[in-house]
Amino acid sequence: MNETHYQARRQKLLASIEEGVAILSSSPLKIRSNDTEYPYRQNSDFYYLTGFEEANALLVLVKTKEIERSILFVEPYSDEFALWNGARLGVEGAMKRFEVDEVHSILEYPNHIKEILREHIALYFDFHDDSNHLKLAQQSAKELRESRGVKRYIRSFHDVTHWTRSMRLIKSSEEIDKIRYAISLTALAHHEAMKQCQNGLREFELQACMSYIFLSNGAMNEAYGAIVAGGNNANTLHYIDNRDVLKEGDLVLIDAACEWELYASDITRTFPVNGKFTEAQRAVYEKVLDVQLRVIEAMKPDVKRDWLQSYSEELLCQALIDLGILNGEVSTLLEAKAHKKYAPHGIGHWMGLDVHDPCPYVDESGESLAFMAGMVMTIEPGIYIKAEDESVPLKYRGIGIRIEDDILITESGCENLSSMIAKTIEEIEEMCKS
Ligand SMILES: [Mn+2]
Repeated sequence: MNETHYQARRQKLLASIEEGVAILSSSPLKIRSNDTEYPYRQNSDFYYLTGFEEANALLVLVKTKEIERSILFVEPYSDEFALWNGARLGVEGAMKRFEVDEVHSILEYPNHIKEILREHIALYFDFHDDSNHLKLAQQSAKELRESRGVKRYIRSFHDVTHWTRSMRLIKSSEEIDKIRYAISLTALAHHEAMKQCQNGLREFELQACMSYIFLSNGAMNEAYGAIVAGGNNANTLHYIDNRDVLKEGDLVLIDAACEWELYASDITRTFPVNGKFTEAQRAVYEKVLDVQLRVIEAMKPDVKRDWLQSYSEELLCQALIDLGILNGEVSTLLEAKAHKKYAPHGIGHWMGLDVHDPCPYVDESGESLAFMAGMVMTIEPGIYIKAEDESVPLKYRGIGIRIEDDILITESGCENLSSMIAKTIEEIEEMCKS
């Protein structure tokens, strides 16, 4: 993605807000322990508007009736920092690279911010931003309001992420390419896990063979903490211990995927540890797969996400009846939320710069959003039957299955971006054999 993409996004944001000043911060560095830090990950909204990956930076957008300006504040270049950590872009480097109107050192921000805010009536910021930079802006706004002779001052606050995240809903072809690339590496990793899997391995050994594929292909980060859950561990939805032994006759559920240039993928596959589904596993697997395929089939522009959710719950409820896990009428069971015991989570979520992209699910009037071409949503039905659940036929106890793909809405319907990953029983058993 080149600089004009980010510039176009800033212009679009400026065009959609009223007069005022918008402040967006980079992510802070986070201490892991003592003086070591977690690997740095830029704030997605900030990155979306700048493409800038360094910490301790700010984007300030200014809009009046006459002018629109983008101002970037960055850490200055320092020889000392370059010696220990590598060179920062610095003010001159950032001015050359980014198509913003001004770049200043972050050290000068306190001097600039009061001037920038003068005569403005609205401040746009991320309500979750608890940086000192933002606190200073709010303090400056307060001081301006109390100064003599100031006629126009900040009198309203707006959540800037309302606009950035609405923009992030529709992915450009460049963004989709990055998602596709992340998925292509994730596909390799899932296939490798299927090939390597055998009785007696530890869950983390499968995780390690996937991480090796990500890293050795240059995907420096995973999009979220990997779940490698053998047998009944799959019934803990966010199981991340990944330390148990994989046992003969069990399934293993793997929900793991990498990030490529900050764009996520999010894939789950469930397969037999020994490469061969038992009859009971096959029965549940086929039901979950059937639900997933039917839900994907229904995705196209103008379909509402809420409808898709209810539709998937109906299908899952019917599947649970067919398996003999629930008894009764679909409508009565749905009303009583009986299916939630075995299918507790939603059918899917937006995906993009964040694995759970925080884009809106409702429109301005509070109605469920209708799909539009360029949106990306995961579809991940699951059925989870705890080992100790005596209300369920014995053969099903301890089975937990989720199947998750990443779906792009297109003009005419949808495209499963992860359709190359083994998913049918035949494909999985074949992959496990190789
Ligand atoms: Mn997911």
